[in-house]
Amino acid sequence: MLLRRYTAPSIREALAKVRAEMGDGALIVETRRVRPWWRRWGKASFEVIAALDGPSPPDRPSMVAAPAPQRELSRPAPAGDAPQARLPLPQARAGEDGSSRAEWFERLVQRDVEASLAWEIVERAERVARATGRPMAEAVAAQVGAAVPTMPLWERQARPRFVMLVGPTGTGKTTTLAKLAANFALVGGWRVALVTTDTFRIGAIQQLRTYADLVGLPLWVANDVKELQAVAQSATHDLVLIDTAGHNPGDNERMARTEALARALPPQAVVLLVVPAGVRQADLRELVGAYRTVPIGGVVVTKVDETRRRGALLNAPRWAQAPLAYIATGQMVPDDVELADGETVARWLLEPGALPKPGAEGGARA
Ligand SMILES: Nc1nc2c(ncn2[C@@H]2O[C@H](COP(=O)(O)OP(=O)(O)O)[C@@H](O)[C@H]2O)c(=O)[nH]1
Ligand SMILES: [Mg+2]
Repeated sequence: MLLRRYTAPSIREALAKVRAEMGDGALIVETRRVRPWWRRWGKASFEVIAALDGPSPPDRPSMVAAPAPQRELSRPAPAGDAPQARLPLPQARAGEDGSSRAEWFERLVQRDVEASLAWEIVERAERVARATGRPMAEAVAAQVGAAVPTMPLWERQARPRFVMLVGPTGTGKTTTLAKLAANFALVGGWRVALVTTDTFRIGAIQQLRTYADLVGLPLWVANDVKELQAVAQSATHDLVLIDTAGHNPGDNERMARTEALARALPPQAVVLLVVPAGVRQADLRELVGAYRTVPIGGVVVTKVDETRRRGALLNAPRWAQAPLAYIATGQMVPDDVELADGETVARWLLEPGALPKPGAEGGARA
């Protein structure tokens, strides 16, 4: 067993390094942000630890790293705690901490992770745990983190960047938009503008105007595709956040409008699909499927604070075939939003503690 550590400005680049040096057979043991920033700006670097079965390639010295110190899943890793020592690992069996593959599979499925994905995760985790002697809990957390594709950081110089939020009614689009606006503007120092295309509901514009006024940001209203294009052409801001009206995913007319608005944006725009964590797996699959005509570039999972079954964190990006961008964790603007990275997803998904027995909650989930 050979373990190697790769650092790069993005997970994607780190994984490319892994593939280039270790080939497709490499197992991802752990991925994490070296600087635990949760905001989508500034330079952060990512670390991937990869393992390969068998002896090391002859052209390189063996670099067997010590297992990372065990961390509590509920707390972000302190910056720069990467273990530097390299030493041979004891050969330990998976399940020594009393958790078998079947048990972990059941736990993930209970947390609403799609069964086939849950199986892939525990299988890979077990191989890593066996090979490295790491506890299964740690190996599962790492594989959960590796199972969710995340987005590259938004660079400020690629301006203006347009980000549009779409999704069903009440999923938290406007609230998430306000959180992002406040963080980028007040903490990041970006020049942010808001646009709303939600001219359907009485009070929708006022809701966003309240946030815009609080943070001191311009708010434009675009009634249709033409007006949105005009706004996009004249905007010189670092970030233009565009809100849309939620609608029933089965409403074809409204979906066509959402699609037209999304396609009216310049090529560098990102459309984020906003879905709540508490929705049933079958409903989520249907919902994500309903947006297949909209060019979804990323997913935001909201209301993870309202459920313990947070499989949507993995399922939604998988079904939307788009990376996870943000996780919304409560109603508070601007605090309750976290940048989605593998470690954060694993922390929310695997939050310790037993879940209520299936059925005990009745039909409480929306
Ligand atoms: N618990 C919880 N509530 C949220 C979250 N995000 C939004 N909400 C609430 O969900 C409701 C609908 O939010 P809103 O942003 O208006 O949804 P929209 O219709 O998609 O724009 C509001 O009461 C929000 O405070 C979240 O992450 N957690
Ligand atoms: Mg709204």
